[in-house]
Amino acid sequence: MNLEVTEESCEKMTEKTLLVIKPDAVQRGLIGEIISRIERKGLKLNALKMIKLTEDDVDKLYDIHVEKGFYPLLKSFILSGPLVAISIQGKNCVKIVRKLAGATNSPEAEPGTIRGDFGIDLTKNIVHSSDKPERALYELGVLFESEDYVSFDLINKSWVE
Ligand code: FUP
Repeated sequence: MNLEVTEESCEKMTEKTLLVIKPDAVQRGLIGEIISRIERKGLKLNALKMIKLTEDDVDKLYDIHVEKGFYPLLKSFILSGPLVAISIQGKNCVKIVRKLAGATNSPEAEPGTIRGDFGIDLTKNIVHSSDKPERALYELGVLFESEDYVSFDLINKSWVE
């Protein structure tokens, strides 16, 4: 067994999460504001793209909700315009990005969070972020190919970890 810790193996071990800037936030001009919050927190973006999802993509991304009563509304909202998908990498990034996003139901989200500052609705709730590291890997796999990722070090790395 090779136990050597290389730069490449560290990269693979570092936690990743998916952040989706949903169609409402794209249309409202909030892309920069949301990305800025992630960057200012000290997290690293390692893949980013604007896309219009297919029906199949949405069913895969929300596979755990497809049977639920609210799913048709959620699906038509996600299909209503382009969204921005971002892969974020860094220690504890799943938990941190969930905290930055705030409660799922925007009216319950605390001021200072993304949904608390910009959202008033449950379905049109500005962003999606993965809720567990293993779920993040699944969701990232739905939206990104391996060649979409960029491997690099942020020069501020030693100041934020
Ligand atoms: P989250 O983990 O924050 O993505 O929230 P959930 O998995 O509970 O819900 C997924 C998405 O479904 C949320 F973005 C909001 C939406 N939703 C509705 O539109 N109606 C509902 O009744 C519940 C959730």
